[in-house]
Amino acid sequence: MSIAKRIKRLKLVHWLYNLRHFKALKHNRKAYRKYGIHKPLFASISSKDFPDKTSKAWLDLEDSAAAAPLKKAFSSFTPDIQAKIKNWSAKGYLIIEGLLKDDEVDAINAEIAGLQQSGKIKFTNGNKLMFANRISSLIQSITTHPQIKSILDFLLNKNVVPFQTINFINGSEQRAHSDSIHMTTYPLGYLIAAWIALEDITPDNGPLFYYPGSHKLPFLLNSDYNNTSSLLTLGNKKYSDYEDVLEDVLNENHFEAKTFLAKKGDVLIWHANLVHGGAPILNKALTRKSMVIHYYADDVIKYHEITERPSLLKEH
Ligand SMILES: O=C(O)CCC(=O)C(=O)O
Repeated sequence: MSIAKRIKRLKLVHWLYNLRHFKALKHNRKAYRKYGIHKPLFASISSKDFPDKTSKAWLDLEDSAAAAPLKKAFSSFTPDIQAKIKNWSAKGYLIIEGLLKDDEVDAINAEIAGLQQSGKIKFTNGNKLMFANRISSLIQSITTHPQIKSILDFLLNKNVVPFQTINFINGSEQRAHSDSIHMTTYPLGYLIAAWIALEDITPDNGPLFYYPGSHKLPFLLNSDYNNTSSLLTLGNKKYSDYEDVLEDVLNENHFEAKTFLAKKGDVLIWHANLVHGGAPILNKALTRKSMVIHYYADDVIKYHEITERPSLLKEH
């Protein structure tokens, strides 16, 4: 293991980083109190600190087909959206065609191109343009798009807050994963994402893929791939170890992937535990412009299971 990797395994390094960003950890304070977590906000936190590993989101405890229409806010949605919400518990995702208009999408693409040209945003973690919402009021305004937000708030029955945006120019080719290992909540089930096609997506440009119904699988967390931490060090498993275990689970359960062959402006909303990724790019000359927004419910504990780091979230 390289020296850099060894250093990253030391929890002390993370605690110091967290202390430097203490203000952005305050969002967890109320929830720590509520769920009886007696740790400083800058300390490491993981599923080891919590008593249970199942979702507590209302549409995981109840079936949206029966429960959703009983809520007053349900009547504010169109019949088309109502039907999609009713399928949420069974499928773990929903698709809204043409949610963003062409000119809105064109404005996003122009904004991202401008941010890239001016050097304000650069690729990190492979080919990701992260957190454009922090530097662009236009991208920030998309994260609070009233139609998207009203659906997400309804699905979680809580106020959701955007945690991050990721823009892609090309497909991610990311292996299958669940966001709950990256953006974990306690109680579980309180992360939700909206993926927006910023151009037409074809089988050739590396579409998003997802496994309908996979959100009902047990949440796969550190202990499920032996990524065991100690008081002072993080677990020593590689991320690919997590991906391998998840792939085995999908195969054992005979899940079948679907690809999202979206039209520009279509939006796919997925559940915290829906397994998804980026399909291979068959034609490397093609772009696959898209933007994903990950949201947390605002009153839960929010953290990164693998590195046991509490999420950094600006005051809202
Ligand atoms: O857009 C993709 O190809 C994958 C995105 C993804 O996995 C995510 O945002 O969690």
